[in-house]
This record gives sequence, C-alpha cells and structure tokens, in this order.
Amino acid sequence: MKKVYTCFCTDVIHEGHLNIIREARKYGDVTVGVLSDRAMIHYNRFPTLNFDSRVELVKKIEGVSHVVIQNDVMYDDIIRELHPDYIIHGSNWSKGLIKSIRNNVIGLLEQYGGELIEVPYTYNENVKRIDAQLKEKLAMPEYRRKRLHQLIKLRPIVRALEVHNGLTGLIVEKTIVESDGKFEQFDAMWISSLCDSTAKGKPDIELVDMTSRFRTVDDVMEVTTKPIIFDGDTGGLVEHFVYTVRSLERMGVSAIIIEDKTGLKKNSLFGATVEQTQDTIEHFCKKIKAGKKVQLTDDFMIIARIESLILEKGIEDAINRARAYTAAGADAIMIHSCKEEPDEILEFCDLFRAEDTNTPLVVVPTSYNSVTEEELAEHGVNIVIYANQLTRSAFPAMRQTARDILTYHRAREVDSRLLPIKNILTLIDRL
Ligand code: SPV
Ligand code: MG
Repeated sequence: MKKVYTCFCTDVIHEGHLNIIREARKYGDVTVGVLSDRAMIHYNRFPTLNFDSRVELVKKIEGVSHVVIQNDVMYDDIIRELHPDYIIHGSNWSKGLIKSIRNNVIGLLEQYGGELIEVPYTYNENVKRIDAQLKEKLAMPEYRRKRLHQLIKLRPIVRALEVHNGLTGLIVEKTIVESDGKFEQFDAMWISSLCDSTAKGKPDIELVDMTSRFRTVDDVMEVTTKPIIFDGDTGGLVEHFVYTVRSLERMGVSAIIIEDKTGLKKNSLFGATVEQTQDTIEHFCKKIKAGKKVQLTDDFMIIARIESLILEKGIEDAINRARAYTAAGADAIMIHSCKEEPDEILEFCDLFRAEDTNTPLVVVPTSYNSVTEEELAEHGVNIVIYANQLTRSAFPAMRQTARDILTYHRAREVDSRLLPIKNILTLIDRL
C-alpha cells in the first residue's frame, strides 16, 4: 500500500478537508499531520481548540488511517520521518506567502521521487462562513484575553507593536513576512499612552481620559483578533484603578501595565531631564494588590513597570522594587530605560532571573534599539514592545506630503509615494 500524507491546520473540519481525504484514499493509506500549536501560531492561525481536540476531530474522519503531529509549517522533518509516496494539498497554496511551503514540499519530494497531488481548493459560501466564524470567535473577549498568557508559553519572545486606531490595528493583525522558511508576524498590540495622546494632538501626561482611551481599544478590537496590552500610565488613584481593571478585563484586554510614578506623569523618554516623582514601594504595592483583588478571571495580567533606571535611582532600587511588586501579585515586570545601549536593561534582567525564573519580563527597546529579540530572549525577556514606531513612521510621511502640496500647488508630485486609489478603496475587508 502506498503512503499518502496531508497536513491540517484547522479547528473545524469542513467539506474542503473531506474532499482532500476522499481524493487521498484513491492513492493509498492516508496519514494526516495535525499542526502543533506553536507551528499553527507561526502560520497566522491561532488555535481556538487545543491540540488534543484537533487530533480527535481528524481521527473521526472516515478514511484517515493515522494521525501524527507536524511540528513545523515546513515539511522537512515530517517527510524525513514518514517518507510518503504522495503529499496531497489544496491548490490554494500556489499563491501568496504559503507558496514557500509548496516550494519546500516540491524540493523535498524531488529528492526521493515522491509526488505532489493538488486538488482544487473548495472555497464556497459555506467554507467562507466557517473561516469568518473562526475569526469572529478569536475576537471574542474570552478568547482574546487569555491569548497573551498562551503566547508567553508558546513563543520564544512575544512581539507587540503599537497601535492607536483601527487601521494601525489592521497592520499588526495582517502583516506577515516570510524569511528563511519562517513566517514572522506580531503577536500582540500595545495601546501606547504616548501614541494614543499624540494621535489626538495631546501631550502624554494622562490628559486623554479613560473613556477616550477605551474608545481607542474598542476601535482596535472591532477589526482585530490579536491580544492587547494597555498602557495604563500610573493607573491613577487606587480607588479609580480598580474600575479600570474591571473595564479592561470585561472588554477582553489581556494586560495593563502601570508605572510606579505619582503626580504629573511625563513620558519616560524625557528621562531625568524633567521632574518626575517615583511612587513609594508601599503605595504602588497597594495599587497592584487592589487591582488583583477585583479582577474576575485568571487571564488578565497586571504588569508593574519600574521607572528606577529612567529616574537614575540605580539597578539595586529596580531589583528591590521588582521583588516587592512581584510579592504584591504583579503578573509580570516591565523594566524601562532611555539609554542608547541595552547594558543596564540586560544587567537588570540577569539579576532578576537569577532569583526569579518564572515572572515574565517585559521591555521597550525604543532608545536602545540595536538589541535583537534573540539577545533579549537569552537574558530572560518574555515580551518585547515596539512602543511608537507606527506613529513615528506615519508622521514624517504625512508632513512631507502636506509640504509638497503647498510647494507645488498640486498633488501630482506626491502621487508616486501614495497608496493607489484602487488599493485604498479595497484596503478594508467587507463583512
Ligand atoms: C508609551 O508608549 O506610551 C510608553 C512607553 O509608555 S514610553 O514612551 O517609552 O514611555
Ligand atoms: Mg505611556
């Protein structure tokens, strides 16, 4: 009996999958690989069912003889292990980024004379509806909220990028690149107080009120599924913070980061050039404890942000605070710095990890931007936040366009730099 192999990356079996199995049986004994959680995330499909349940779904399909785990989106390992005579796949993988998976399979099959069978992809109204429903499910608070916790376990380092409206949310949701046989994408979104304020033409001093900040969260949530980390500034009064926690948790936000400052908060990237007051350890711990006490799920995270390095209070002070905030119940520690080199951040991470191997660490490498994600992960960092890069890239482009229109008294000179009208009209998917 010849061996036929196919791989499924899905939470729902629909007629397209059944058709593939029907075709596969004509060629021999059918083995189905179920893509692991890690690989599925790489492939831009966050699972809504756990791995064992996905295996059960596949086992129930008539005509499937064996079910195995496929640990990587590329087929090298599984083909080496199984050596199938045939690989069968829907024809949809000849376009777009997944073409690289097809090329990978063709190259591997050529090495030993295996054959690729492609069946026309089933994309009717029913399949479209199932796809859309899966996406809707991921956008629901109960799925989205817990996703950050899940990602911390599954990813070597969780990557978040700043968003401040629906459009920037869509960029984080959809941008995916392929490099060296790996798919790269952002895992999460950061609702930065700096960028949310800047988008409104306001300074980053806790002036934009929570109602407005929540409106931004809601705009982002309307069009995305990825988890959200909310920049909660100082968290405000303890009596107010508890309400913020409840609201964000109910909305499906995964985490709030609050920084240990009091009084008029100014942006940390000013460093010690402006006057800022650090909170006492006791008072900040009281805020953390109050927040943890009112949250209703195990999913929501309160992340304590330490400003000791920003305010030049030294690493020892930062470590003392990390210890105290963790003991008070903080779910993770964010350490910030406005130095151009990552040295003090890496030193802090090493010291912290020497005594605490569990509590997740978060960093924001805006000024020390030469450090790579791999280096940060080696020093025990779990989440890296790119906190303002979308705002900073849009602003110079928009200002230059405005200047050029004024200079040339028409728009033709700027047109080649702009998104074509046809593309802007179709940029947003319709329901
Ligand atoms: C933000 O993005 O608003 C932050 C990070 O809080 S920083 O601007 O570096 O303080
Ligand atoms: Mg901020």
